[in-house]
Amino acid sequence: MLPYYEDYEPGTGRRAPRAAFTSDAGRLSLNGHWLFRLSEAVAEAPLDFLHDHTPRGDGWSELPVPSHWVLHGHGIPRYTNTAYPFPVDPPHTPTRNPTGDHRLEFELPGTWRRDGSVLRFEGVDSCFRAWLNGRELGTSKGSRLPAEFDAGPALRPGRNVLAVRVHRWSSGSYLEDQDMWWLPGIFRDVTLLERPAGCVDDLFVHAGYDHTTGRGTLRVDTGAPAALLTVPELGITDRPAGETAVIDRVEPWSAETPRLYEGRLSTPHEHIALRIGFRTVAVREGRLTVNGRPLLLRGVNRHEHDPDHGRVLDPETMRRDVLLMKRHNINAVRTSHYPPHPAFLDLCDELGLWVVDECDIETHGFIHADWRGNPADDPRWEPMMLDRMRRMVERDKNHPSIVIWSLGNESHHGRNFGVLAEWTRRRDPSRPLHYERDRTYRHSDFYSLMYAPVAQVERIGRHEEDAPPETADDPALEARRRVLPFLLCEYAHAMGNGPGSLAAYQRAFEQSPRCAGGFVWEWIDHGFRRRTADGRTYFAYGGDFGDHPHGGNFCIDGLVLPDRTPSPGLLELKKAIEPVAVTAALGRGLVRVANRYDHRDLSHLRFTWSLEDEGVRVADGELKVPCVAAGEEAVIPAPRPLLPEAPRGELWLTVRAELAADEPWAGAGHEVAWAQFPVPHPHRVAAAPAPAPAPAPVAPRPSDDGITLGDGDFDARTGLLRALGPLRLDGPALDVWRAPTDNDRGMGPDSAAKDWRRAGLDRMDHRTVSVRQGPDRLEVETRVAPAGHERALRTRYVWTAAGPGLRLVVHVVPEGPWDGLTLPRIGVLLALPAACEDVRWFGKGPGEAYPDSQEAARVGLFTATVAGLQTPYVVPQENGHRAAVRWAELTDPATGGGLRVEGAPHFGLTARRWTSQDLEAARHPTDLVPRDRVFVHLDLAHQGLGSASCGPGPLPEHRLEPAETTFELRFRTLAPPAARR
Ligand code: IPT
Repeated sequence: MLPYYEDYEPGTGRRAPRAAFTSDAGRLSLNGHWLFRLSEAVAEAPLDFLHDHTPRGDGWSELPVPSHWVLHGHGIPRYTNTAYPFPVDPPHTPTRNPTGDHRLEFELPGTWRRDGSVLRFEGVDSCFRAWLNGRELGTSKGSRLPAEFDAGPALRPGRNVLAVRVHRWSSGSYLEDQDMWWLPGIFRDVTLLERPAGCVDDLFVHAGYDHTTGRGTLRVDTGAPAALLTVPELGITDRPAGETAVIDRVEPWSAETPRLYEGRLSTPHEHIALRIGFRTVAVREGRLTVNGRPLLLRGVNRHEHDPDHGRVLDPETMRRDVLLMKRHNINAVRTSHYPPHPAFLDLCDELGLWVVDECDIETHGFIHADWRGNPADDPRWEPMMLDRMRRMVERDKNHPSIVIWSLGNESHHGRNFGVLAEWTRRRDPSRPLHYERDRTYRHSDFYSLMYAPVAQVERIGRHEEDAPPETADDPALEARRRVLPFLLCEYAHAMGNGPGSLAAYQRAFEQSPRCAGGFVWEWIDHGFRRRTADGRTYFAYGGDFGDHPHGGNFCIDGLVLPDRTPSPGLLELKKAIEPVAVTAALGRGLVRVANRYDHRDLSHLRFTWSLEDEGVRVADGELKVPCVAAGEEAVIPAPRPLLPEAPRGELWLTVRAELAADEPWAGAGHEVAWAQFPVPHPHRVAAAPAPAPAPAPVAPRPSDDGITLGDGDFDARTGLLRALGPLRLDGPALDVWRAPTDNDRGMGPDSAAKDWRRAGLDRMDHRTVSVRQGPDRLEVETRVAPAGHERALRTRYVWTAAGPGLRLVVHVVPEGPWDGLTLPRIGVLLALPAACEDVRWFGKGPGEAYPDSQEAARVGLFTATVAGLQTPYVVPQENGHRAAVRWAELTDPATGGGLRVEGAPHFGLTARRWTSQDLEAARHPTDLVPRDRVFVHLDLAHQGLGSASCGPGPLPEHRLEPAETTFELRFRTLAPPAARR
């Protein structure tokens, strides 16, 4: 006989799963300080803590509940992606199976009705056994799901002793191989519930909406006990549960308008609070619809993570997640890959998010055994898998936000999914099902994929995809699959700097009615906050705890950093999925406003415009936009600001859509969408002063140990600029390297960084071929080439001086075999004194931007410090690039002295106190030590970011292939005149 933590039983002694709800019946939270003792193995854990005497010493200490003991100094957290951290030997666990004994003494309130009392655990990882006053209640597996026990017979008046033994590993762990930290413990709430006489045990709210009539139907099923339903706003008073109420006009629930009706279900001694949202989900004509309208899911995959507490999330953190999502135009969440804390779903109902609720099943590690023994296809695992599905559906069935049930993740395929699907369809025919990994999609109402490239999504959108091999021989199944709506349940792997191509994906989704949208992988970096010896914080990832084997930083792939700071990727997503698209034909004086909401008109938005001249606001106003219905658009007259007579520079019109009034998720004025348009300025030609006569070019002349050209002082042998006026500098010289991003490093064969290194791009040598002084120029000819290879970039720098400062034209010609290779970047690198720490630029900003992730950056005038330009990705890598910079100034705040660079027309700007090599070598941001220089990259181009850490690399148009190129920069010092030599 296998012990309970190794057998195929989902649990023993538990009550039937049922809906989560709140009522006015007694509830006693048992969260708080418990006693805890960790044993290295089950055999070493004595069962000596079940009874009255309080254990002392012998390894007992205090532990908060909920918690993961490994985050409180008992053992270590372990991170693996797909590999099980124990042998694939199902259903067995290693003999050394850490076992955490938990013990709580609590006082029962004097008035408590013990009869029928229920003890509820919201989540215990991974398997536990519980005793109340020495009497065994039962056992349970299924970490992210509730387990309830009848506590009545064991409860005593006054003092009670609750003992819980938790095993880190169990047979259940084989179903819990999600890509995340293994974190044992009682990590969600523990509650004792009073169940009054004649109370309702379970309830199922059916609230449908008929979009053709505006009618709502409402029925609350409770099983046998008689209960009365009251919904004051709908005029429903004490209506017997089980009856269907038809309400002639209701306001439907949607994620955009999350209208909830407060209700009450009453039995003689209890009132249960209901929050009812009327909506009808249907898959119609190959589209996912709610209330008759197709949905486009702009989603994210969300794991539960807190940098200090793991999967123990407090209500504020859950709210923060939902608010951050809403404020970044996200409208959907897939609860990858397990049901979340129930309070999160309440927030989704209340604030409005479409939810794909996913079951706590993933057997990914069997991939390393070629899927032999995969539980999904083994009948012995059926009860445990079905138990999980039932517990999820029963717990969560009353949430209007949940529109799709997902059977699990990455568990290959097998008969048991058929059992889950069949049971779910019977129990809740009102929601479609999702399962991605069975390529026949026989158990799914969606054709679903992960990480498909944009071109494939477009092909699918046109119904042109090939049949998957799994259905190729089954015409009926293939015919069924062909008409399913398409979901990209994971895409755009947000690991480190990236993802790229978000806007391209969005365009592909919007182009085809077949596409129901997608879910970015993933919401948050799973990093743990730690401190260096000198007290600086950083975020730990796999391996940092001595955990082995480990998945390294593959868990650092979120749109927010571990402390929930939005990353540039989240800002890019916000822009790519914005629900209002503004385009303009200023020449014809027209602006088009397209409403991309699925359900909501635009009356909640206020449109404003502003005109900037070289980044300085010169006019602004409001734009009257009529009330545009969901999916519709309007063409309106463009704002016609009075243009400045003599513009300082570029004129840009920005149109913004902001909340007209406070919403529960953001305040009035919150920007939802924006667009920018260059404004032609007809007056300029006429009004501009006659151009000043070009100053005569000057000739280079030899100096003591170099060459002088205008303000510039050059090294005569290398041809490198050493000083510009009073400003000492190194360079500029050609640079093609960047500290590889996680997406550059890629996964598997698709690794740009590997190719780059093989090609020697990380070790380019510079050889000065010649330094020639012409009558009006200094010409430096170089060959920039990798050690060990014949390929090179012939680089000619042509310097001229006319008026103040210098003009540089860089001419690059690739030589030798470069076939198929890309470059990380192409530009010049120079170094300035560390004091030049203030940065001002006119170009795209305020945040970083790369070729395939620059929708969120707008043209403007921005300031920052060099430190402030850095994005502190958890793993240091290329970051901080500002795109399309017209000019930039780097100055010493103490003196105002510094350097001004102008592009002809643009350049990319990166400035940091460390080199690309420093960045590449660092494992955590705290490894980066500022040098006494500011390293300034002025780039002509960068390779795009792509998503190759798990998925496709940059799109062809964002690959940077070496080609003959010329680019131009102008340099001028900003030193106060008195300081000039
Ligand atoms: C996919 C997993 O579903 C997800 O949990 C995560 O691991 C992601 O990869 C990568 O971060 S599965 C992969 C084989 C595409």
